[in-house]
Amino acid sequence: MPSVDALPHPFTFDPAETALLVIDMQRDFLLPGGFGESLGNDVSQLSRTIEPLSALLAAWRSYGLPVIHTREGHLPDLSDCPPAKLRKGGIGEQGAFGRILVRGEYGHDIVDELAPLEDEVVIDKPGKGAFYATELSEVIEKLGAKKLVVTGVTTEVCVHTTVREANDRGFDCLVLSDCVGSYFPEFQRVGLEMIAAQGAIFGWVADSPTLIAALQEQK
Ligand code: TIU
Repeated sequence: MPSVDALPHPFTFDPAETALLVIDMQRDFLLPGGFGESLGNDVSQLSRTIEPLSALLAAWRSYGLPVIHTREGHLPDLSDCPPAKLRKGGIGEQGAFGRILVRGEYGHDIVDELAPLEDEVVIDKPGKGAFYATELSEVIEKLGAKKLVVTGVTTEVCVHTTVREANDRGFDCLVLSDCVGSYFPEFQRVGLEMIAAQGAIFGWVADSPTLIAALQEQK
């Protein structure tokens, strides 16, 4: 069984029972001119994840292993957007890439480099966590996955919320440091530390080349 050199200790996994989760790699969060940048954020902190994630996807897919993508967003009538989230502004307003975080809009979709394949699941989620108000639990059960490799943006928001939700549901999560990004370098560092602290309180942390090497070794 592959073992990845990770923090706080090696992460062992059966590839046949592990799914790769790619969280919210959407144009509105990642591209210059998008929603994220319009809030004053440095999107380069996020876009640096695209290249390693693209390489990981190629490797993961070459073994025929399952990939699950998520997108944060809402129905065009915003009926699934909690009032508190709506009151903060932005959601549903016209942005550079269409209505912000509204399903079907250009900015809501995943960046070209990481486009899902036909047979890969895409989960549309209204919240930060990928389990809340989605079919993710059923999808994971159907795949027979027991562990998750977690990537995407942002580290301390949707990645953290999802890893915490997954941990409470009994899934061990390996978070890949070079494939998750925060607009804030400090949150990136502390966010990763929080996951692996206290003997993997929420999960494990490694980088993608280490995971890819572990996959290659087990061949
Ligand atoms: N996907 C995700 O993390 N949604 C956010 O709103 N993140 C922020 O950091 N704002």
